[in-house]
Amino acid sequence: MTERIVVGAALVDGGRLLAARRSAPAELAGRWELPGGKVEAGETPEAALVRELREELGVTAEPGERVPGQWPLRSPYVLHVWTARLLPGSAAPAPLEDHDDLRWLTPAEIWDVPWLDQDVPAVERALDHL
Ligand code: 9L3
Ligand code: MG
Repeated sequence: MTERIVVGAALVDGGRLLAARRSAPAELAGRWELPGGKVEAGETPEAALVRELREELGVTAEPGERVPGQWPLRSPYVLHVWTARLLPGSAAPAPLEDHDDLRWLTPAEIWDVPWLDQDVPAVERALDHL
């Protein structure tokens, strides 16, 4: 089966990384992730990232660079990560859809939250971009 890309955002502000705690589905609830979601048909990954951040967090963000690597999710999905930053005038992130808590983590705090297993290697790489 063809791989389907899920985009995750390493949203960075002032040297801190945004972590989002999932509220759904039940098997993922309480674990933390890089916010994002599935790339839709006809959509670029960067456009999907901007859309997902608007839908999930209510922010206006712009994608930066791809974080090297790709990480397997439940088949056929695979996680790709881009850095992102808030545009001037963006609202502050709020947990609007699939999350119930958000934290801006400094590098020293990055492992204070229980990340989804699949996100751990992606977060390790994202640290290089803080
Ligand atoms: N997923 C894992 N890590 C992430 C993201 C954004 C997504 N950083 C997994 C959770 C779901 C699937 O990918 O099983 C689709 O994500 P979503 O559309 O439910 O956010
Ligand atoms: Mg999502």
